[in-house]
Amino acid sequence: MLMQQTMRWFGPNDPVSLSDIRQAGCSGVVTALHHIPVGEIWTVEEINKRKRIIEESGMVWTVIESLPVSEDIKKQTGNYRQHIENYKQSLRHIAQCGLQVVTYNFMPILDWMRTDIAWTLPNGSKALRFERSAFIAFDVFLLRRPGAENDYTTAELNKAKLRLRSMTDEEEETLYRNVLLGLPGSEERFTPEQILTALKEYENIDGAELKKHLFYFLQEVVPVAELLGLKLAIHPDDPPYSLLGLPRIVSTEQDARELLNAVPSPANGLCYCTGSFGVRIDNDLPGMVKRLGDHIHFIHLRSTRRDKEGNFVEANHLDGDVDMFNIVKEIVLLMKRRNISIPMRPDHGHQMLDDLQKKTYPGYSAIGRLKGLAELRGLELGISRSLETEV
Ligand code: DNO
Repeated sequence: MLMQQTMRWFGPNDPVSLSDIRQAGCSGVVTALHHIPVGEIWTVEEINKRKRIIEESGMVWTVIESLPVSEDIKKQTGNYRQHIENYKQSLRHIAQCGLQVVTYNFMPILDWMRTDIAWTLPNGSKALRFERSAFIAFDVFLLRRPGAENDYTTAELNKAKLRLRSMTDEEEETLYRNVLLGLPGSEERFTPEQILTALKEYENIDGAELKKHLFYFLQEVVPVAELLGLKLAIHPDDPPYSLLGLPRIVSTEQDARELLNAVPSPANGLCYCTGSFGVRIDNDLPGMVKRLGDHIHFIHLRSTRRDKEGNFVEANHLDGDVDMFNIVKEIVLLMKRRNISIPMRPDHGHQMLDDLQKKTYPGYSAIGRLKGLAELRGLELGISRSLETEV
């Protein structure tokens, strides 16, 4: 039994078509109703409309990524109770339409974050990258977040100052855009003033408090999801540490364990994203599959390469610091033990070949993901067959 192969599709405006995704070898897609404002109810009609479009292409809607959690819910302010009720109602509608897996995240304000979305690799293709000095330069000198300098060492601040000096106006502009306008799938976009206001609202919310808010949310929605036969899959923080002074609470195995233990249920699960967890050297990725595997409802496979400066670049799916061989081996064993096929997607890919000439969503161009998927599929088949012959 192999993983269910899918790709993310951003809906009818995505330059990568459903037909492209099908030709890449996918049986399903992962998508969301990005046009519905965060906090509002997904109606049966809207869900079914999207579902029909996907099914007409010969595939299925395998996973919802994401049903976003509003900032009010994360902060427990304003309309959060209503938003939680709306979330439950969306879950009911999702179940009514026959969908089963729902991904979400609990990252305050910002979703995933990179400083560079077109880092040229030695072979000419382009990758996403997080450069620590550029990020610090943004935080301290461009955004001028109050108190930001206290989060970094003097050496880091000096380096960031030099980095800023080396930037052209255009590079500064690009950095702003990358950080504040959000990468594909992020539902929020900010001006510098707006982000400073949004950050201020988290002043009194530290990691412990944010965890309380997450657990409260889970206590409310998990029983509903369980009753409906749905699986919730929380996506880890990307990158898996605090940014702009904000708490991040789904970065380690311990974090995952705590949120699972807070509301034990088959509906309370994880989106196991190797590209996110893998940025931390202290996360044992194959071990996490072994130990948390019963709670994994969705898998993102991707690799990164760290350096000692705290930067990381998105690597080829089978290279980098992520031990993809042992991870996939653990997944194969896990699926055998649970007797299920878990949905996965190759998470991101390099911009390469014809895609270099096209306007693509950063990380979500067709050819790089197709390459990643092809490699992962081969790896999985090889492992799976060799395990069969061993027994
Ligand atoms: C980035 C994605 C994330 C993810 C959300 C899930 O490429 O993995 O945007 O979809 O965090 O809610």
